[in-house]
Amino acid sequence: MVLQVHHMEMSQSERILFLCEELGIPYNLIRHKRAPLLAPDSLRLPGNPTGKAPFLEDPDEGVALAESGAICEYILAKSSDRTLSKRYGDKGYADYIYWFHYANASLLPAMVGSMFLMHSQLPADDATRQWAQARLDGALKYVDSRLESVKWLAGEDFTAADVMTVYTVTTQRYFGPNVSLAAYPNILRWLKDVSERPGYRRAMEKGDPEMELLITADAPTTTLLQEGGITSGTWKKK
Ligand SMILES: N[C@@H](CCC(=O)N[C@@H](CS)C(=O)NCC(=O)O)C(=O)O
Repeated sequence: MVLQVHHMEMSQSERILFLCEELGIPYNLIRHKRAPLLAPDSLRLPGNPTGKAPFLEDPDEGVALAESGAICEYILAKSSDRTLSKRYGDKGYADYIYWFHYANASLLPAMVGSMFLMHSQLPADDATRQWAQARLDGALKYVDSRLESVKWLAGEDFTAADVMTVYTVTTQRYFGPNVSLAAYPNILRWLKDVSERPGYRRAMEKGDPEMELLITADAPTTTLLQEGGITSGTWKKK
């Protein structure tokens, strides 16, 4: 039986679809609707105690797994295709694991911290908000400077490090903070390259067919938290 990929619309689980499409492996996609912002009860499945997305089942192995990074590593380890990952001894291995983990250990937390503070009642000049903003600006500037010198995050090859990172500078922006990418030309160049990949296009079309992809500089004018969730429709293709 093929991998069962649980995807919640407009969420980090787009990474798993993206990886599967890039690898060209068969999988069964199970889509879950936000309710209307948080995860629905349909994601509370055996082996997924937090009820969040992504969630993977590999019935042949009796495996149930959450956490995008762990799921990506599992799929990469299971696949015979080695082109999207690097192993110890490969050129660029350290860069690969560094950027693979930077995605969820540093970049996403910077974005999410700033998102929560933006929706707090704190004034814009509050020291905590400014701290969070500086942390986010620093992280984005760092990714941008990396992409000035290399085509893909791990170097010259597109890898799972790119797969892990795209969500934070695209779909996550619908949730806030209202970040423009205008100051980050290299991230924009990289996003254009990502968006031209058939694997990315297919993944987004299967997972979130109604969503306008946030691959340009423009910051969303509102957030899904302010609009009360996905029922608002502000995120839909025009
Ligand atoms: N670190 C986890 C985060 C999982 C996570 O928080 N997923 C979000 C989607 S972006 C979720 O399920 N949110 C719904 C909720 O918290 O109820 C991962 O990378 O998989």
